[in-house]
Amino acid sequence: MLNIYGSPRSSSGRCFWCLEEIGEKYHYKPLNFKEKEHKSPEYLKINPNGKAPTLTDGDFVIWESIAINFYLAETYKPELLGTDNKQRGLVHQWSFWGIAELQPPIINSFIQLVFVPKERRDNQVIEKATAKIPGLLKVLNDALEGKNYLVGDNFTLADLNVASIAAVCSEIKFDLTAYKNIQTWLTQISERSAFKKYQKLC
Ligand SMILES: N[C@@H](CCC(=O)N[C@@H](CS)C(=O)NCC(=O)O)C(=O)O
Repeated sequence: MLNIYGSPRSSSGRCFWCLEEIGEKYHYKPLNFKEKEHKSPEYLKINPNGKAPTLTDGDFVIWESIAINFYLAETYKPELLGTDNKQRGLVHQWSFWGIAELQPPIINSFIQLVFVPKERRDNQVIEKATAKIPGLLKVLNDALEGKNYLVGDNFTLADLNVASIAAVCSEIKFDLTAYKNIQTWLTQISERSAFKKYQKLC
């Protein structure tokens, strides 16, 4: 049985979405952050970082959201990894790009704008992060020119992992009007039944 620890409304969200895409039954194990359940001795045994998400599959334990999604796809729905090694390489490329390049500025802005009270916000952090976002979105927008999906002709884990980050632009009120391909891609992906099921959990 699959167990997922974390909250759909956090970076664990992409794992809930992936679980819905693979269509396997799973148990949702919420962690109460206010009660520091993520730092409890029991939880630290399965994730010594004291962070969410963590997935267990029987005796097997894995953490780091992108690694969890690759494990789920490889084990339960390999077509999410593309049709050959080249596509698989590109699915990795976009997933690493998402987590290493696109996520830091978007999440840094998100933390300041959503979690830090206005009077304590660090505007330099927001300005520095916001300045990096357009160049990154241009890379993504250009890659989507004339295409429905990032890799090949079908939805893959590349779309899921990158869209889970790009979608945060609306929460930080970053205007995507200049990035038509990204807008179309996000709208189309949000019509997926697995995405809708995941959204209902949020
Ligand atoms: N790189 C990790 C990031 C995990 C992470 O930072 N999770 C946050 C929730 S969004 C967390 O558990 N924070 C608690 C803490 O840092 O104490 C992943 O993608 O899984």
